[in-house]
Amino acid sequence: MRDIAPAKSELEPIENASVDELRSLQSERLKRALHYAFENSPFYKKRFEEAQVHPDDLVNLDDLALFPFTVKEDLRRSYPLGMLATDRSRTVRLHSSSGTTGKPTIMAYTRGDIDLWANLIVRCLRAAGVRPGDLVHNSYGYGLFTGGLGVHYGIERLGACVVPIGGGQTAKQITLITDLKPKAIMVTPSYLLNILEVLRENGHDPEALSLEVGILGAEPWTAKMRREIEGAFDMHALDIYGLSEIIGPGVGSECVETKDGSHLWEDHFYPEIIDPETGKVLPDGQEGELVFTTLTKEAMPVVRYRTRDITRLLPGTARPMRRIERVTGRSDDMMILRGVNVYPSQIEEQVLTVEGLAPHFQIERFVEGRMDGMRVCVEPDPAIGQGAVKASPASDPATILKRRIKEMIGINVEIRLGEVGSVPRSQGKAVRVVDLREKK
Ligand code: DLL
Repeated sequence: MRDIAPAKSELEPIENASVDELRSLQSERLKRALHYAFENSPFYKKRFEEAQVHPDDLVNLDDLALFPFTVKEDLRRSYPLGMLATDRSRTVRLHSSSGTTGKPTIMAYTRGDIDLWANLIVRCLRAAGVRPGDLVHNSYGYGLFTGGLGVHYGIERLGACVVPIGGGQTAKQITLITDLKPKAIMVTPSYLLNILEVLRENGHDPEALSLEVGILGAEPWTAKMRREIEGAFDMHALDIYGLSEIIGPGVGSECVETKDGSHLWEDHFYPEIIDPETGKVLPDGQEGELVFTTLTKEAMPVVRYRTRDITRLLPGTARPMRRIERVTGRSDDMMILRGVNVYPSQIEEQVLTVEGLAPHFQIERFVEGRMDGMRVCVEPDPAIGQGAVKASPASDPATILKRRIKEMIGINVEIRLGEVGSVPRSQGKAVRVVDLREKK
């Protein structure tokens, strides 16, 4: 892997600022943002009044804790455009969240919001070592999902060249990657694994491809997965984090020189970590739910939006902005099996430790009698082959996986070792959990 890290001189001034300078900018912007929300969004005017707070109550950044939270349900209830803080005629684009249940939530952007977004994607790309003139293969889905179009405009803004293929059409993705020789790929980690598998099936050597960096996000992935992807493609694999309610991809991203968690672009999105049970703000370093207040958004500002993502805030390294520890899952994805909390990413971590298994997996939840059960569906690594897998019980990957999950996570699960290809392949965000329990 080549060293592609940017020089300090290539960064924006705020990326080279001190933490004090950053805090003072945030403080000024936060005051303005609270006034803006109060004065322009009927939703926030009412919310603040109900909570008996006024934007003037914020003197220090910590005073933000006085203000009420915003939750996904607030956005749902205001469907479609009840959270707007500008006239609809000032918006130039709408997106929708990828939620599968209930009404979608609609996100709106002014020209200024789209500009901000493109500029932040430029920051993410630069942090990943992408430069003007480079070619970027964009496999994030286009359309209502913020992934495709969100990064698209940032790639153009940087002066790089985008291949806007979106998700799916795996054979065509491979043709274009092979022939156009992009330097970077932007894609969900699970879809990249799908592409990797098809590459190998067709006799390509992924290491020999032109790719030098993958900018991967939109779903949880583990450190083990990073090693697997970096090894297979001989490229840097970096995390990019974001969510539609805040702006989309590019709320933060990892720097290629440190690869130690996404730096949050907190000059635009002010982060807090709270105890998800009590709502109390937790000190940096403690694990809890990530909450954001947008500092510069126009069409749809949010104040203390609860992301449901569980992580911790860590001090900045390559940049003055704080980092988040890799998001292991949303509190909504957490499963409880006989009293033990489990995230799909913990299962992924174990699947990747077992030799002879492919990295694809899906979890099925079922009920047997009155007991909740969990089945982890996996398949053999095609390079090793179905036959070799069951040589002896001691080397049987299913037995090993079952034992490791018991030892490391503390739960008893069933393992189904299917045929190669039996686990559904991702085209974008992977569906990790299938609930087969009867809905009451
Ligand atoms: O997934 C935006 C995005 C697109 C981010 C492309 C990165 C790349 P939503 O569909 O609203 O937006 O889903 C947001 O996805 O709250 C997290 O739970 C999860 N997520 C996003 N990025 C990461 C990541 C986009 N890097 C939700 N690691 C978020 C773990 C992630 N989870």
